Amino acid sequence: MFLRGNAACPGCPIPKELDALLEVTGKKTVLVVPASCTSVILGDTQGGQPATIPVIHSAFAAAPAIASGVASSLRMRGEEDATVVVWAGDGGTGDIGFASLSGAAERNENILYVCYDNEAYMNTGIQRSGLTPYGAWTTTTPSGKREFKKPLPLIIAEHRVPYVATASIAYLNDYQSKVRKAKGKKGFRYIHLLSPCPPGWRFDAGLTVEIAKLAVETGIWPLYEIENGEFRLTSASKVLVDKSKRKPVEAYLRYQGRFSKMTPEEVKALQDYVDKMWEELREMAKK
Ligand SMILES: Cc1ncc(C[n+]2csc(CCOP(=O)(O)OP(=O)(O)O)c2C)c(N)n1
Ligand code: SF4
Repeated sequence: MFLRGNAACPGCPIPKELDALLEVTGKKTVLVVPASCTSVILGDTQGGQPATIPVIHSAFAAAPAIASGVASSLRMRGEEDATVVVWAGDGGTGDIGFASLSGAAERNENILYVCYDNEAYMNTGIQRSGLTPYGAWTTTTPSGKREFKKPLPLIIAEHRVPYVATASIAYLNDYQSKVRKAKGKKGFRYIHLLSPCPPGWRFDAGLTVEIAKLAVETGIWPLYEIENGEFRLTSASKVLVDKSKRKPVEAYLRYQGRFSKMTPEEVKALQDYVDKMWEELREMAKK
């Protein structure tokens, strides 16, 4: 469904992430992709189209609305077994496409929305997004971002949709089982996938999976799912409510040039933020 030979950078996780998704959703998948690195990866490169399933390239802000229309027309044709997937970056999801995303969630449209979060507008040259983390260098935050990351999966969960999950390329089974669960449900489903980007995060292209793993092990990227309102930590994150089991965030920051200018005080501020987030996750897990 997703052929070899595409325009992704070396070490880019997107081709593997898409492959893993399509392995689960199967041939009857329609992808809606707003302007992003994926538009280039799934574009007509080297004289070929790297996907063998229908792909709709959409305007930046419109993907959830287009997917809603596709889902409605498939329902009218009686093709309810197809999976309509929006595959969008963090800029398209959390900033520019947020209004139509929130609208589709509120209407409980029958679509699976996947945000692959490389934490900046990568396709246009590494500009800051609402999901860029605190302290990170981007071309528009040359001395490090001052605001913290927008908690998007939790914001979507507040729309009371049937399924919300976070995932990581380093935990492929966990990711694919969440896609499987989402595929088996009707209504609005949302998966948020942390996607390390070697040129944008300034790390060696061979370290993508290692960085994705460290994000989970340090607790900066918790793996969880919220199914019909019920919160559950999953996979390697299950034990991390115990702070002593979490590696210090510094272990995650040190391999990435985008954090190299952070002062010790800023590293501590980020560590405090992660610790506080885990206090909140602990409370959610208790309910
Ligand atoms: C309305 C609008 N504004 C800006 C652009 C230019 N643009 C194309 S891709 C892109 C960056 C997309 O960032 P993100 O959604 O995070 O995906 P990534 O490139 O990181 O994969 C931008 C700003 C556009 N196509 N349309
Ligand atoms: S810039 Fe980053 S996300 Fe975009 S194709 Fe390259 S590695 Fe992938």
